[in-house]
This record gives sequence, structure tokens and C-alpha cells, in this order.
Amino acid sequence: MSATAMARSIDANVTEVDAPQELTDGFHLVIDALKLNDINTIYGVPGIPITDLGRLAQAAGMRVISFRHEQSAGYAASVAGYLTKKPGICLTVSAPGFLNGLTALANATTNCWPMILISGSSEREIVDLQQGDYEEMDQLAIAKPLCKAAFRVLHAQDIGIGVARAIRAAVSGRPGGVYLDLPAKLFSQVMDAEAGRKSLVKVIDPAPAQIPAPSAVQRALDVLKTAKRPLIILGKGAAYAQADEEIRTLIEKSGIPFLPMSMAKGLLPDTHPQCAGAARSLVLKESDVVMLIGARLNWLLSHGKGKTWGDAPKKFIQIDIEPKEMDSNVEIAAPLVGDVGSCVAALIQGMGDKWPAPPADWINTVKAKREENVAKMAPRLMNNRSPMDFHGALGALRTVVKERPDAILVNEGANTLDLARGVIDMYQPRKRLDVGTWGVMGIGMGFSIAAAIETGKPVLAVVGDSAFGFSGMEVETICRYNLPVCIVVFNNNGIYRGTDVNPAGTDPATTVFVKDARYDRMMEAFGGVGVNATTPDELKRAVDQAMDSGRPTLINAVIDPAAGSESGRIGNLNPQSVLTKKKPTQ
Ligand code: ADP
Ligand code: TPW
Ligand code: MG
Repeated sequence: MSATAMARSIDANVTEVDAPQELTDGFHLVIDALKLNDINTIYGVPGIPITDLGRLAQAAGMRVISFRHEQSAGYAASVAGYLTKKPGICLTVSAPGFLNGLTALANATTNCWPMILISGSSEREIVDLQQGDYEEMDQLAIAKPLCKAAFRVLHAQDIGIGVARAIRAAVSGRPGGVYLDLPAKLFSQVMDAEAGRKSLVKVIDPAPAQIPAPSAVQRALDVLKTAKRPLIILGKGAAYAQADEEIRTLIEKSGIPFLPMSMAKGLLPDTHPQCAGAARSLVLKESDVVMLIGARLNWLLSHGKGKTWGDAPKKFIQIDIEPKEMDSNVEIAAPLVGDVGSCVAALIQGMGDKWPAPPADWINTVKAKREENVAKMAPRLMNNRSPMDFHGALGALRTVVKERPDAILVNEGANTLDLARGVIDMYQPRKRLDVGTWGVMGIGMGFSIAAAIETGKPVLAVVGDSAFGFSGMEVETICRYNLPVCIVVFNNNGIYRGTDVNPAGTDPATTVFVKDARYDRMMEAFGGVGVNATTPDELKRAVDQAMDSGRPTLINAVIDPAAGSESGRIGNLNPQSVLTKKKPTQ
């Protein structure tokens, strides 16, 4: 074709675009497909080739939250999925942006939360021949082993199906992370608008109820009935399921003590008379029948065996939507496969009206231990020392949460995490968001932003100084969107403690940071409120003020650098050199 002929044919196309025929393109189809499925928020970072996708989504009325780093956007999307049971969307550019989002996608899958990472990608023809395209990377192949499912869409007319598959894969069965690869060329593909509309798919019943078999329900009840010392363990799968009323009914009707895992705290209040949180060691050791509801017997429960669980023989009943979870670590005497809501409802029905209460000596033993431990802890939480220790500072925050039970608590760090988990009582479901199954640092700001956006409730983020550093730049995002987030940085000058010394006398020790840093000033740099708090009273006042005003606030809580312990409460998992561990290092 001659150059003139080519120009004419391009002109012809332009004329065609201007013609009355209504057209749509890849950008609009992606947005329409998400909106059709009631997905109205995107978390991400703009750039080639998805800059216009964010712009157009915003213009179409979607909430598009722009972050400073994809990892935080990804964590935000994942926790949005946990809170709403709809897949949280993270949108990134190709190669580096995609990789930055991938940690969050893998973390979502590990935590069983629905999320879709949508990344733009470079030209397939060039990527596959490895000819060095802009941000070249075979993203689909890399994402596959790190998520529940991965899809690529090459044609505009397949966007509807691609998005539908991604949604269903994310939320059905055991929820997880899904990767959706959208090559740059796809976005500018044009098609007839009416055909485009018809190509979209509204996903019907994306997470179908999974009803347990009646025989499995009966087996579970038979095992439960034999128990002398029963225990129910609630996990974040139970919180995710949003079957709050059913769970409360089961627990109160059965009279069985319950132990909430970290993010299941508040499903029933920690102050509930049957809560065994403050008698954890005792109930794990002494129980004879344990019913797990949306909780895995992974490292967080010492794999269901060993010292933690004592010598007495135990039988496990497990409610989980994932059949392969059964017998993962120990034998499950009564597997109950189905969704939490359906399984718990079936158990309640099967219990009838005359379900016997657990033996009184068991209930009394648990109660006595719990009261003893609570009484032991109380004075430590009331100390007003300066610099603060963890307990003094947490005692103040515990009161804040008690007075504001609908606030969302985000928590990361080592000592800051483990001690806050034990000290701060929760009163409502899904109000505690933390480092989850992997114990990952860096979730703090992403979780806080998504919690504020998705729920409209005030957020209190209690974060170690190291943990905060992983996503600290997102304070700008918090200020930019003017979110009601109050961050309390537990500043003990380092990781676990701020007292380590490098015996070689050269560089600083690996676990310490700049002494007496003022994290509060980072917030001030972006127009938020910064406070330096040196006593629990000051801390409480500053948090109250932040929560009342709803203004973005960062409180630098000065914690004694010597107060923490190595690895917080999981020091047993920390290998140490046998050659040096006996020598004092400080
Ligand atoms: P925790 O860390 O709180 O102990 P886990 O993340 O280990 O909790 O366990 C959550 C479990 O809940 C997973 O095994 C997952 O398959 C399961 N799960 C998630 N959603 C549901 C649901 N709706 N119904 C039943 N089980 C669920
Ligand atoms: C992505 C390893 C676990 S806890 C922690 C690190 C670096 C920080 C602890 O210090 P912090 O808390 O936050 O100041 P405190 O109160 O004890 O002083 N990288 C990732 N995840 C993890 N878990 C680590 C490193 C780690
Ligand atoms: Mg620290």
C-alpha cells in the first residue's frame, strides 16, 4: 500500500470512529465489567499502560485510590476483600509495578482473602521472543504459582469473561488472590458498543453456599457430645464468613469456651464470659475435643501437636470450605466441609433444644485461670512510666478501643503486635486487622487506608517503628485523601529493641535505628497532625483527640528501647548461633 493510500485508510478509520455508530474500547469494557459486578473501588499506582484506565474509572464514578507504592495498594486491596467478601482490586503497571503488587497477592492467597491484581503488560510478541520491550516480563507465568488463578485477556470481546472468571476464582470456595494480565494493546482495541455491552458478564452467585452433608454434621455432633472439656477455636475464616449471628448462637447454646485467633477477636467480645483468650495455654493443653471454625492447624496453632497441646488425647472437629485442609497436620475426627454459615446453622439445628452444657468443673477451671491471668496483667497496664513500656502504652490504647468499639484496629510489629493482641480487647467482628498468616511487615498503611475507605469508620493503627517503615510513605496518601486514620508508632529505636550494639564497633547494629527519631514529623510534612507522646496519659489524650477530629494523625510513642524481647512472643522460632548465644551481647 502506498503512503497516501495508507493515510487515506487511516483517515477512513478516523471518520468511522466519528460516525454515529457507538463504539467502546478495552479501557471502558474493563471499567464496565467491574462496575457491572458491583466493584467500585480500585487501589493502585498509575503509569504505562494503565494511566488512562485509572482516569476513566474515576470519571465513571469509581473510587480510585492512588498509592505511593504498589505493595501498599495491594495490601489495601487484599484487606478490602477480607472486609467486604468482594475481590479487592489492585491495579499496577507492568514488570516492576506488577512485582511490587505480587507480594500482596501471594499474601492474600495465604490468608484466603479474595483479591484481583490487574496489571498492564507489554506486547506479547516481543515479550515471548525476549526482544527487550519496555518493562518486558512474562507476568502471567510468574504470577501463576503465587496465586489461586491467573488469566490473560487478548481480545476486547473477552474482557467480560476474563473479569467474570477472575471474580469467581477469587471469591468461590476458599478465597484467594487472582492475577489478571491485560496487555497494553487490549486497552485501545475498539468494538461496537452494543456488542461490547452484550459481552459483559454479571457473575451470578459468585460464592455459592456450600452445604455440609447431613452425615458429616451428625458425626461432628456425635464427637462433640462425648466431650468432657470442649473448646471452640474461631479463625479469620469465621470472621470472613460474616456468619456472626450463627456463630454467637452456636457458642452460647453449647456453652463451650471459645478461643479467638488474632483476627477473629471481636467475633464475640473478648469480654464474653465464655471467652478463653486469657486462658489460652490452659485450654489448648487440657481440652479433649476441639472444634475449629475457619482456622487452620498451622504454625499459629503449633500444628495441633507438641507441648502446646499437652499429652491428653484430643479429637478435632474442623469446619472449613476447603476439603484439602482436613488432616493437614493431625487427624480430623469429624471433618465438616462447607461454608461457615451453612455448617454452623446445621450444627445448631442438629443440637435441638436439649443440648447438655459442658461439665461445670471444666467451665470453672477455665474461668478461674482467666480471672487469675487478667488480675495479674491489670497493674502492668496501669503504669504511667516514662519512657513508656509496652504494657503502659497498650493499657492506654486498650481503654481507647473499649470506649470506641467500632473503630478498626490495625496492628503490626513484633512486641508491638504480640503484646497488643493480648492486651487490647476487641468487641465487634472484623475490627482487628493484622499481619495474618505470614506475619508480614508493611501491611499497616495499606490496611488502614482500605479500612477507612471501605467502612468509613475511624482507624487506629498500632505499629512498631520497624513495621511502620515498610509503608511509611503512605502517610502522604492518608493526608491526600484526608482519611480518619490515627497512627501510633511504638518507637523503641529498632527491631525488637533499640539497645543492640555491633561488637565490631563499625556500622550500627543490624536491629537498631536512628535514636529518638520523630516519626510524628513525617505526618506534619503533609499537613497532618504530629504528636510526640512520652507517657500513657499523653498518648491517650492524643489518640482521643485524633479520633474525635478524624484528622490524619501520627503519634510518636516513645517506648523504652530495652523493653521488648527478641522476636516478640515467637522467639522459639528464631534460630540462634550456638556459638554465640550464651555470650551477653549488651
Ligand atoms: P487463623 O489464622 O485465624 O487461624 P486461617 O487463615 O488459618 O485462620 O484459616 C482460615 C480458614 O478459613 C481457611 O482454611 C479457609 O479455607 C477457611 N475459610 C475461609 N472462608 C471460609 C468460609 N466462608 N467458610 C468456611 N471456611 C472458610
Ligand atoms: C516483609 C521480619 C518481623 S517483626 C519485624 C521484622 C523486621 C519488625 C519488628 O520491629 P518493630 O516492633 O516493628 O519495631 P517491636 O515492637 O518489636 O520493636 N520483612 C517482612 N516481614 C517480616 N516479618 C520481617 C521482615 C520481622
Ligand atoms: Mg521497634
